[in-house]
Amino acid sequence: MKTFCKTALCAVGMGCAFAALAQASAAPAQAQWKLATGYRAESFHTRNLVQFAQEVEAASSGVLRIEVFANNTLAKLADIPAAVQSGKAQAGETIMTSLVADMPIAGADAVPFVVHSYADARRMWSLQRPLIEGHFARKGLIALYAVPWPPQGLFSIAPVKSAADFKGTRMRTYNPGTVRIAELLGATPVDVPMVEVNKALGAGQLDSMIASALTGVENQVWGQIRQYYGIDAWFPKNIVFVNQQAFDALPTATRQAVIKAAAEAETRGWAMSEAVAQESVAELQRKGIKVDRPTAELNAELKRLGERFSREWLRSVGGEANQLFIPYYTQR
Ligand code: PCA
Repeated sequence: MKTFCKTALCAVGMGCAFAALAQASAAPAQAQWKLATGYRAESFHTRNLVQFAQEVEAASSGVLRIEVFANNTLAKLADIPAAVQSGKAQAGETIMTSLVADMPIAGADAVPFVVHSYADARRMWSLQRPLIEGHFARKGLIALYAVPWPPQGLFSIAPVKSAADFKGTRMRTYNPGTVRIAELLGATPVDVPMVEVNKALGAGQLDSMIASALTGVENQVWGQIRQYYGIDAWFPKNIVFVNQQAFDALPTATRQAVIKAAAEAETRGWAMSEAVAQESVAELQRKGIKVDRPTAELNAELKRLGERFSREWLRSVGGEANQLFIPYYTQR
């Protein structure tokens, strides 16, 4: 009580207990958020999330504590948006392409051969962001930041020379876009969550997949996979978002701290992604996987497939797709 007895209230003769009460009610209430992600604790996206949580806690002087639940432990990847909407979690991270059923424009990330570099991916995000924010707002969610996976390459248990080599094989998929690509190649799509790729390969369930080199490293795919082709097909992004009500319940300064830490997490995450992109390809090579370019024939076939995919996508998404792609292709 000693410290409180130095207050003005004590000086005018009021009791220390009363002074303490007055001070306590002025202190902002503490909030505790649960943040769900479907990826492993050691993956760079999750490490970035944990740092974001630590920075928010420090900047808000402990007013907001965010606990990160990795590896689908609070909700499965596909269920995370619903969990955040319902308040089971206050915040979450998912891969944007898993949102396409509700917001088709989120699939722009996985249209093959549109984004060729991190610089392109940045430009795509700056155009996509306002559209995504609008959809999130209509669901009572706020988009905080997005970070891309490294470019998507082609893994295969055997060398592939042309699209015909995929006929009748099993291709791992992780979103509606990869399912369509498998179909266009005449392969059977096999849906396997990122954290179970190693198990599925070990069980002999897969012949190929399109994913980042990092995903190959995290899943130690070198037991079965012999080939990696750096086709840089697309740069899918993870998005971190929060329940609007939970956000609005925070004091203004804490809300500002969240927005600032989110902007920093976005910048940091993009740099991490770019760094792990290069490291992972080198690691695949060190583990004995043959890192190669696709043959001219396969390359041409994949590009044609990408064009067909784009046409289908533009037709099915309609107006918003044009709102994104027209400036993307014209404002270079
Ligand atoms: N890895 C995630 C999504 C994109 C990627 O590179 C996955 O394989 O599910």
